[in-house]
Amino acid sequence: MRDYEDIVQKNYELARKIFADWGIDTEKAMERFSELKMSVHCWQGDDVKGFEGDDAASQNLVTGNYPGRARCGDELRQDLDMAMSLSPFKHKVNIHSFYQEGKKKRKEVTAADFTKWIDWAVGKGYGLDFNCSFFTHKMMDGNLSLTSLKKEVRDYWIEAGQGAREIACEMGKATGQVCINDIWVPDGMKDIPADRLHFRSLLIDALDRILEKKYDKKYMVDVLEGKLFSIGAECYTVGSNDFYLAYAVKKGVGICMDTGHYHLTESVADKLSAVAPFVDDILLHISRGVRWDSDHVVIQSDELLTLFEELTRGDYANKVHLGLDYFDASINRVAAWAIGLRAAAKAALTALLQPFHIIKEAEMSYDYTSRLMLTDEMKNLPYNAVWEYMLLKKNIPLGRYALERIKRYEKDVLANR
Ligand code: RNT
Ligand code: ZN
Repeated sequence: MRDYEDIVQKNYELARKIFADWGIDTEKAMERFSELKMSVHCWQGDDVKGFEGDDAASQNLVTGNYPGRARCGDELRQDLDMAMSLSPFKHKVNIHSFYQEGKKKRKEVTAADFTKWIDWAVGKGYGLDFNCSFFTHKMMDGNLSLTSLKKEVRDYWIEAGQGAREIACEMGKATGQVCINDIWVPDGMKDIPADRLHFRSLLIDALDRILEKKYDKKYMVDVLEGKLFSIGAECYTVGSNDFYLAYAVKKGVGICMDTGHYHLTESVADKLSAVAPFVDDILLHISRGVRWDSDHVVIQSDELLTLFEELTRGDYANKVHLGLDYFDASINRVAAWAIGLRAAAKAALTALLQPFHIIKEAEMSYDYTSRLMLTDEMKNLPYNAVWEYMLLKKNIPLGRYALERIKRYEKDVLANR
């Protein structure tokens, strides 16, 4: 390992000079990286089950039965700590209302039912993000919640949605970091609806009521997450992307873009500059769709890099909040988090190291030849040398040493569950 550290040091010294030749200051890029905060989705650790023991309405979208699933808050937090120790980001943790530890009815939960989460986050310096869980519950009307035809079902979920904002606000105050409250509902139809507008009218009414109370955006920010389709909602999703975008712009609410929630050829990187001028907040749910919204573990890919390129090149810093969203129960769950975190971090650092100014200059002088050639050439710069050096400096295991740590954790902790 010592030898390896020397190699990393030497590689970095060479890389630093190569980047300097392209007009890039690697130290500055690492400084900018250190400002980035990534929200880690807690639900990867327990297969989106929650702690209420009510599997009744579970959609069971998570496949696999790898041993070691976290069964309670303490286990989930322990696993999250482990995963985040392998990531160079600053972190937030994203939780759902059904991760309450107060044994309350879902619509009655308050911040007091998240005391352990909040104390843990405050102690470790993590921020928190929040979601009302509009699923896995006996008050679901099939997969309808806010748009059920039954008034008592709608009212139940409206109350739950209102309560979630209160909790999110408390989390923001306690952590001293803004808490993003995301609203996603699974409501939709397997087959062709007769009256599409009717359900959307119900959703408008429900959102109006949930979002009625004004909160200080210093503590809590609302975002709405649309979707293309789900299993059992192939023909119609009430909260489609168009619906939420139009609603958000009209009502001054934020938007959540999940990279798995569009047609596979659509690019969230392209959507950012189209949407950002018209909304104050965008939460990203970074996911990897394989053929469909499959929520595969995020890995290094062109799509991921393109997303971070856009985030780095545009002025989105005060607007865009980063988060992960995927789940895989067929591999070690801590590794699943770590793989996604490290892939996103590496994409972020790579984007910060790119000599964007050179291709921008070419573009401004209509020199599309240079733009294309340099765009392709800059793919070969020694990004990995800077990445390894940054990990070393932050005392985070490199490459396969991270896996060794996960394997040890699996043997010492996960295998005993
Ligand atoms: C579902 C949405 C949503 C969920 C979480 C559990 O398609 O992506 O973000 O993944 O709320
Ligand atoms: Zn999502």
